[in-house]
Amino acid sequence: MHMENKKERYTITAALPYTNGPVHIGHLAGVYIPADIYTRYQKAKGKDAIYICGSDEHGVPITLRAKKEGKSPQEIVDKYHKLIKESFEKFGIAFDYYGRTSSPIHHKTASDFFKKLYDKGVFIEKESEQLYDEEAGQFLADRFVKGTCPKCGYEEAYGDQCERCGTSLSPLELIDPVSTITGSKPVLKKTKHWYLPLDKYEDWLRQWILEGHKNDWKPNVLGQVKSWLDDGLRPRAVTRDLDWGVPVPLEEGKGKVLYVWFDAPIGYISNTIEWAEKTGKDWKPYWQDENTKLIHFIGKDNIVFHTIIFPVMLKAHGDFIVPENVPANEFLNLEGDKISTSRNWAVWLHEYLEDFPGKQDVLRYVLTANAPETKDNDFTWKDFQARNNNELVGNLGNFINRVAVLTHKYYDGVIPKPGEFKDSDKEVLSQLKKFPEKIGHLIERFRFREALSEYMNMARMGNKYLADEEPWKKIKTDPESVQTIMFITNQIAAALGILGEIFLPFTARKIKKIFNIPEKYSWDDVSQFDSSLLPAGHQINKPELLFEKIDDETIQKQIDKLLTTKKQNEKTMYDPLKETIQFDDFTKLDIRTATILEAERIPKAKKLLKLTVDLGFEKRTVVAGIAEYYSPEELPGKKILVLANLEPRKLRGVLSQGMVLMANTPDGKPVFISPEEDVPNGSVIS
Ligand code: B3M
Ligand code: ZN
Repeated sequence: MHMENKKERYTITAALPYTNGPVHIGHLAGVYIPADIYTRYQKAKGKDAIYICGSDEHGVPITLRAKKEGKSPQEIVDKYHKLIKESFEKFGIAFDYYGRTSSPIHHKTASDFFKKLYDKGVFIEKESEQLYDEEAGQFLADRFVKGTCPKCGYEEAYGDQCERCGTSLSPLELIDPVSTITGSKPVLKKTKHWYLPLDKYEDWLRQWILEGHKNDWKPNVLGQVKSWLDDGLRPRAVTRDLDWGVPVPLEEGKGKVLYVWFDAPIGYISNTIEWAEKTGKDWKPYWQDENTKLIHFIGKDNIVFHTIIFPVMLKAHGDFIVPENVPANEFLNLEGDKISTSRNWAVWLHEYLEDFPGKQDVLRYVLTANAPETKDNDFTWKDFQARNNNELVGNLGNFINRVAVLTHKYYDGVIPKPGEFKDSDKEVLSQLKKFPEKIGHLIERFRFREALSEYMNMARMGNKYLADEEPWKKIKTDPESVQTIMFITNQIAAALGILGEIFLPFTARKIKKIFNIPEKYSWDDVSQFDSSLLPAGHQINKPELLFEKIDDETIQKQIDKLLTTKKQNEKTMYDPLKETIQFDDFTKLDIRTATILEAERIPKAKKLLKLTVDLGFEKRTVVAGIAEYYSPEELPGKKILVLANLEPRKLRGVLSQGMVLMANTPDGKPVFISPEEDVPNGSVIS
């Protein structure tokens, strides 16, 4: 009896990119390529898998970008949504649906979600003091405020998260907060918000993640989750005093919107609903059937939102499944430096497409081979060139080309009938059949680099077989064995075409065309075929080059482009020159050499040190803002320069009689200036 096999179901999501700028190689390598490979693989295995993504069009980054470009937020999201969507399409990122969070269905879904939690009494309502920018007339949520991270000391942490240590923050936790709108110091002002009581779910999270998934989630993800849970979770506000976003669906919530990290992950659901409407499917099983596997692909800065906040939302709501896995990648750097949109330090996808037309698979290949799976990794143009020339041209392209050319040369493109298989022939065929499982096993564990490297091993095996068998010699001495060799190499080529679809879709399509591979073939056929994938007598098409060498000049152009960016960035790093002064102005400054005798902290002033300095003719007290960089013990004996005729000033109750001259290192550490040779204290600088 024929049994209907119920297909395993996968809902696969990739982080919704903010539409505040174009997408770059870091996005592709970290999230969209791995998720694409994973989905293509599950589909090739016959699973019912969907790949869902879309633009994240709310949140402060959009508003900030709009301010910067002098446009409305709507204009910004329209512009970048289009650009991002096109870039993904051109790179063969095969989303089943790519939506946007400004869509009416999303607004309704997010709104209903909030309402349901509200009606269930999940939220805590709280009126509290929040940071407020008086100049801008606005509350400072999320990225509208910057300051020092209380956890790691990073000075550029945002009001919702520190991008260095990944900790999720609230604006009030920042040390020395500043408004990113006006640069002014915020004041406190009362406002009411709704909070998700994350703390109530700690036990459940521990059980579900740290127990239930201790063996299948990536160590970087488990590590972050454990550290947050060990720190203890706090209720987190899910509404904001902003005007761009999904309005809070409550009478008392007028003028407020949902926090972007509340609405954005719901975007996965609303985009699935939109997909279902367009394709005539039912969306519910993809989000509500316990047997569905929900997989979120993200970057490491999004871990807290996908392992703690969104799962708590789903759990509190009650109708939804929680993720089966959250494979997060680390970051990709570019030529040794952190990729940065504001510093234009990136390889933008839309620019790559212009500079390297038709070479999408080369970038897909390099980014997968070098993916930041377990640690941050570096993209360099030299490595890009080497991998293209040695691996794609030298290995994969070379094998495919040789098989197609020789099949045409010897047999007019018709696959010959093999003779008796030798042991070595049998061995190659049996190895070939093992690849689908080997590769699949790695993909199921999110090890895409190794999976790709196994795929390339298949081509390597083919090249080695050709080199060992030397059909070009045997064609004269032993033509019958050449029939076997070419029969076997055609099977390897077919396998490369079929399995290659998940990694290098454009190349696989070409291989399929060259070898005239029937569409019906899928993943498991490569391990299960009886005598052949392509039978004797099968006609193949004309060879076509898969890859071409990339020369030094082309690569140098890209490197030069980055060097130009670097120079521009350095220029903006220097302070502009002050206005010209007369010699007399200079002679007014009385700068003297001195030695630090003593140093001590000033109570309640964490930045200041009180120094006693010897000016030769007298001893003085000078206050310096260096306590964060120097401990009092290391200073006595240091030779320094002091501006000695500066009017004395009281700092935190201490009278400072002069100023120590210092320069700053690039990361802001003040360093002393001292005479190169020993000169007596009190010598005049002129
Ligand atoms: N837009 C953050 C980011 O682009 C955010 C992801 C949302 S996933 C629901 O890094
Ligand atoms: Zn931090």
